[in-house]
Amino acid sequence: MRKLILPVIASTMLAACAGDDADSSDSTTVVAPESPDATSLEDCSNVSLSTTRINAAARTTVNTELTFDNALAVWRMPVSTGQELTAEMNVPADKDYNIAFFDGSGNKLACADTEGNGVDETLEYTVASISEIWVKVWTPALPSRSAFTLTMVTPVATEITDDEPNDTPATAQVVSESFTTVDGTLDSGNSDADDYYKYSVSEGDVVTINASATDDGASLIYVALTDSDSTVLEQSSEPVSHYFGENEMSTTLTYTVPAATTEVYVWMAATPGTGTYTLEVQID
Ligand SMILES: [Ca+2]
Ligand SMILES: [Ca+2]
Ligand SMILES: [Ca+2]
Repeated sequence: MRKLILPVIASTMLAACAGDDADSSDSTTVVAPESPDATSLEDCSNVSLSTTRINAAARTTVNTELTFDNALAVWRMPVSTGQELTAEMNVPADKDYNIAFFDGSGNKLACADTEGNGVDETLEYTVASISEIWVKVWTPALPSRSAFTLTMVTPVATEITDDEPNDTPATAQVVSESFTTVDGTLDSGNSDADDYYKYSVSEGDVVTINASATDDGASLIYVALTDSDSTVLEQSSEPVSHYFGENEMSTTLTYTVPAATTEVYVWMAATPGTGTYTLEVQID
């Protein structure tokens, strides 16, 4: 009986191999490398990131200098909505490296593939609704030992403090930096029901507010962008504000500054009770 079975298995395997060969030669002439020493002919029009590489990517953080000398590298790093990223890559003289950003599903977010050995690449991207980003760097050149250097640059917020009294627009804390973070407290029983932070702006600026309640949210903190009369500003007829609650402990608000507006106020409120918050404000 064995003599009869074996030829059946062999012919089945042969058919499977022939099918694979036909698929790979028919689909595309560009073959993505599966080993770090392989080369890639991808460019921005067809670069991809496989699930295998998404899972295998090395973890790092923004503002860290990365150095690598192989033909392919993939990193993943935490990011936040609204964050501005700029990849700054120094390319060695004998290679042509390219760079692309992906989300965790393998969707391409941004890409740069300027041609030429030794030509540096930069790539800018503003993070939209993801908490982690994948960065792929590759070269079509033959591998050598020359390394690229890459830093994912992002602006760093200046830490400010919650300086009382700052309880009205008239006594608002004047903030001169355009990107700040503050860990603040509110206590309506102790003459600190409100904190106002005043920022200078000009037409066309985009104000991005990331605010989080850092306690249990029981005292209901409110965040809003207002004018000097505490009137909440509107974006597309919607108020630029957020009420924190049990399931809405953080928010991102954006506002594009119209003509004739030179200052805005970020208003944090507790009603009533005590609360703690983290507030990040960026003006571009
Ligand atoms: Ca390039
Ligand atoms: Ca306060
Ligand atoms: Ca206050």
